[in-house]
Amino acid sequence: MLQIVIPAFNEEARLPRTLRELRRHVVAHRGELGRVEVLVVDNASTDGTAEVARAADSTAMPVRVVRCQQRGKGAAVRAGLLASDAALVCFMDADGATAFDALERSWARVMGGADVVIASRGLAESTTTARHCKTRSRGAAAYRRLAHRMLPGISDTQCGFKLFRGDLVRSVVADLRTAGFSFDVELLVLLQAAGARIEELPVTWVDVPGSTFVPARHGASAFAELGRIAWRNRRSTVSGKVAAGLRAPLPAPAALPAAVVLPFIVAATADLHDRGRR
Ligand SMILES: Nc1nc2c(ncn2[C@@H]2O[C@H](COP(=O)(O)OP(=O)(O)O)[C@@H](O)[C@H]2O)c(=O)[nH]1
Ligand SMILES: [Mg+2]
Repeated sequence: MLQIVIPAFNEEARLPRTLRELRRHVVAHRGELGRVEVLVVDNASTDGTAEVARAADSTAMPVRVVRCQQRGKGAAVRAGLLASDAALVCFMDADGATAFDALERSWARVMGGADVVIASRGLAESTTTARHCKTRSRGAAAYRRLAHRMLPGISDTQCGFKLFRGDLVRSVVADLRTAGFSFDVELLVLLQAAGARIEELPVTWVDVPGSTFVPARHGASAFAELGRIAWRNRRSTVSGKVAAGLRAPLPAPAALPAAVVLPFIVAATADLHDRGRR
């Protein structure tokens, strides 16, 4: 069975269409996908998200609602993955921005030996229609460069579709500490450390209006989270001697503005990158 986790914060407007089109796709590809169940993680929504999710429940594609009171996309995806029990598990955004054929295409990659398949907008064969404002595009480019230092070889960590071998992802996701939008990076770092074979899949991605990501509100904390992930990763991998020297109290990146945090992240990730090359 394949379980699809959909993190949802106040998604009563975008979720019904996604679930309708997803069911149509699942029914049409039943032969390739087998039984599919959807776990909508209602992330402390104040609108009718849970109701529209329940209304989409059907025998062709059962939809279950999982509650997560801790806000943040990372917390919601973590709760959904922990509630899963299928051999294959994926997550996707409530807006259905990544074309659904990613499901059977990533399934085929797993059959070919991949443990984790991540949708990517950064490959030559990817097709994207972006309507992001200039500020978000510039921020995203800087973010990609920093994330790339921790995950060399991965061009797009943030696309909202990823598929995993169920047992593998459940064995690492309890350790996920990033509650916000940078959780993808930490999850991939954890999976990489667990020895997972991670493959990027070129996808068709259309920017759907109504994004819950607000650069002014979420941008700085996404960078700060990235800094904390880099720092934790650095401390877990550097030699004991160096690590002992680093145990001095550190500034808490979340409490600092992005301008202050950025040089710190660059330094931490540059170190990881250099060690990766050696
Ligand atoms: N902003 C936000 N999104 C959340 C939260 N919890 C779950 N999500 C979901 O995370 C996904 C983010 O996708 P989207 O809003 O399209 O952002 P974008 O595609 O990065 O612009 C959606 O399915 C949201 O409903 C939360 O606490 N805040
Ligand atoms: Mg989106």
